[in-house]
Amino acid sequence: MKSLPLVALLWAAAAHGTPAADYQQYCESCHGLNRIGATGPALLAESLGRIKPDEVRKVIEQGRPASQMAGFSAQLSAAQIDGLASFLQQPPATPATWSEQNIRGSHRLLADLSQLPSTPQHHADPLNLFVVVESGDHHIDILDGDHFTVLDRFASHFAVHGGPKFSPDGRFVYFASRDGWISLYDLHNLKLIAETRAGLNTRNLAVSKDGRWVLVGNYLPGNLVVLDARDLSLVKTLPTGSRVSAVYTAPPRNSFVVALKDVNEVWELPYAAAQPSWEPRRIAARDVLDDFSFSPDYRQLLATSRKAGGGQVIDLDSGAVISDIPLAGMPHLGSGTYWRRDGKWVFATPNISQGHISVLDPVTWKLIKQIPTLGPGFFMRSHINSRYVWSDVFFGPDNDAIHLIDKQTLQIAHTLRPVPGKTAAHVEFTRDGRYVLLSIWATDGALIVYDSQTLEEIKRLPMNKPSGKYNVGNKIEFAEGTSH
Ligand code: DHE
Repeated sequence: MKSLPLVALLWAAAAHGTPAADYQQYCESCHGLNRIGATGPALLAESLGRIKPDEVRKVIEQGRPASQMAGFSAQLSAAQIDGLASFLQQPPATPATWSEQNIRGSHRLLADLSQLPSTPQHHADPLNLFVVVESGDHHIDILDGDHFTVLDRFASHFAVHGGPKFSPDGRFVYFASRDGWISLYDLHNLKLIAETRAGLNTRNLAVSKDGRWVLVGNYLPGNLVVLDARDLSLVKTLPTGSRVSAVYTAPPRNSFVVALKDVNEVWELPYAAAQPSWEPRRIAARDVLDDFSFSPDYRQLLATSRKAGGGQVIDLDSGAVISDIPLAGMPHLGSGTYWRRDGKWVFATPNISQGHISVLDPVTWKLIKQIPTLGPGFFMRSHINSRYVWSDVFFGPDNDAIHLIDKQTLQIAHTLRPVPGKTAAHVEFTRDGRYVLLSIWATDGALIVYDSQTLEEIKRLPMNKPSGKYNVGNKIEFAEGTSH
């Protein structure tokens, strides 16, 4: 028998009976050495930050229904479970790292693209497909947007977050999971093509306008990762010296724009060259940026910092901060939306800490109207052919309500309560704007399809906590009213 090195024996002796030893004995086989995840999700403090400590304890004790996570109340005492729950909130003894070598080692090709037909192998309109994230059991549905039938359903990595992003022709879709896994799926052949783990804790991804590059923004390690969009192979990592709040593509600028969470800078990475240098243009901001959106021409960036409150407008050409935005609470600019009112653009944003929608003039950045709602909201959506902007009430006792705001009068025209007592959130329109799809955000939830004019319910598909849904045509055209 091979003997263990002395240091390992000493560690094992010291760790015996400790939460670290319990982790090794009961958790490591699924959640990985150093808690970075394996078949189960990563259990780093960054990964668990969104889960309340009591919930962590409950999951260890009782497991998670309909998942591989079993309950450990029979094997572990209450004190051991408490110890494990607090151990998981601490950073690991050896800081978790994810190098270029790790990224390369994680890369998997799941299908040979050169052997697959390059035309749709289904009968649905490829530009009216929907990609739906079922966050309850970590699955993705591909939906025919004319008949609202499911063409494919497959398991995603743990906790896909942020909007999946599309290749410019709409054939490929890219997903980012909070655990850092990036997946590439072919909507013509309904097949997963490749996956790579780009980090240990990821914010989101962006795809370049020309479809050649995928940029991933990470919290852990604090960096940017450039992948080849054809197969997700690693091109380059760029350390940022900061966690990355979010990355976006700015199509008219031929660049990626990056918000940083720990330093007062915005980065712009031009990608028009045949071989981009990936040298960032660093733009000074007045504060760290948590959340941002662009003006319709992508010349200006409006951004908020959750620490400071309010926001700032940065001119991306000159790099100057040109205005403050008069917004209280926590506006969720990333979910804000534009439309035309009396021939002029307006911008509206929900607020995740206060019950109102703020409507701004995107030329003067003055507040046009604050629309009181039944509670703080998360997502807003509209369509050029819709009279209304749909805005959810995500938080509080009225989270089952959804407001339809008249785009011209700026009044709430209707408040729907699709399933009383269950959160109604996040909508997306069909490509022509005729129908709108809404999530009932519950494990026994549903996707409800409404006629966007008559507001009549057309169809209801049972789903497990459906979160975001994304229409291929609206997304690749960067259509008015949808997220980018
Ligand atoms: Fe999100 C998009 C940040 C919590 C569901 N969320 C985004 C984006 C950012 C962001 C920067 C835009 C990325 C993109 O689309 O490429 N989200 C944050 C946060 O900072 C916050 C508040 C805390 C966090 O821990 O990250 C947060 N988000 C949540 C949730 O709790 C939600 C409701 C459930 C979940 O899945 O985690 C959630 N976020 C979403 C969804 C989108 C999103 C569904 C895509 C919106 C779209 O329509 O494009």
